Amino acid sequence: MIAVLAGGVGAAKFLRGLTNAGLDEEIVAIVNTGDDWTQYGLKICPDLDTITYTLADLVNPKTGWGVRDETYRSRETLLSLGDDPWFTLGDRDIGLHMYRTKLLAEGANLTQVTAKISQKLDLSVTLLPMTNDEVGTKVLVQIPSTDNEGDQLVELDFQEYFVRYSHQPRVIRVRYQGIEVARPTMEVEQALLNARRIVIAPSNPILSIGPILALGGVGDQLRQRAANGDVVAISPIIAGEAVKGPLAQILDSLMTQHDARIVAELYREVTSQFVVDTADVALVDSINDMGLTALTTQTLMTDLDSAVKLARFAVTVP
Ligand code: FO1
Ligand code: CA
Repeated sequence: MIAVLAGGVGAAKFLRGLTNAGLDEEIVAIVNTGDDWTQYGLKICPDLDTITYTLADLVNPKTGWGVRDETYRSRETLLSLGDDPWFTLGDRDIGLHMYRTKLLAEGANLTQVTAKISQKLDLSVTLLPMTNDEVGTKVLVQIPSTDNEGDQLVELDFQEYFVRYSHQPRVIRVRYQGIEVARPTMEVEQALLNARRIVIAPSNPILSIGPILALGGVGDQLRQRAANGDVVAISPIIAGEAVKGPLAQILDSLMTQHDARIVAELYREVTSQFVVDTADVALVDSINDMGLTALTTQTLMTDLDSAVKLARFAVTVP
């Protein structure tokens, strides 16, 4: 069995590659739920959704999230009522959130609901939310004032920061609300124990992988597996640029540099190998000096073929 620590779009592409790599092994994805939130009373799980739609071949190829051939009639209603629907939910997408919200209200936990959806959509990956408890990623940002009263510090829900403010404000701090009391599920602990190999997908280390690693016990489990050489992480940064999303900006705000080395530094204890793009071959020595084994290959997943190649590379390195 292969276990993959996963965030959104980058992880979804990687998992699609892994399921098409011709391996005769179970694939389990441990998925971030820190981005989850409730909108219009509906429980939305963006990372689980993105992976689900990608693996079910339903994803909107233009955005990398949401459903393709989508309609937005319910959004038109909201607009006509004078609402400000800055978080775009398409009609087909809403159906999934309604179903999830209903089952949760009936008493199922998120792991059970996710299993049910995965089964109906015939996914070939076992999707495990990292926890059944509530964890909310909160982003403290600096909003420049229009007058001369000084900048304002505001703490936003992740989706407000990411979507409503288009990840433009300067990030001062990220915290995972509820992480101290949240527990990884039994299924997650078992997967981390039994996996032949654990892959940290090319996702945002602070926003997507950070919450998973911060869950009680998960970091320790990974440190043990990494000490045995069983963990490989893939850099989400190529030549100093984030492949997608606000990672480079965030690392710029929170740290002094934003090339792949800073991600290697963050994962120093929880991985044994660290894969960088061939464009970053110059970083190999300094990553090896951190006590990691640096590996290079093409990491940009532009199509299924490149995703399959990256996935094969990640699970077959010695
Ligand atoms: N991302 C956006 O940039 N704008 C949206 O309006 C938006 C809506 C949305 C609805 C459901 C869903 O599952 C995901 C959605 N996303 C949207 C994507 C998502 O919020 C982000 O890409 C991730 O959270 C960042 O990894
Ligand atoms: Ca995400």
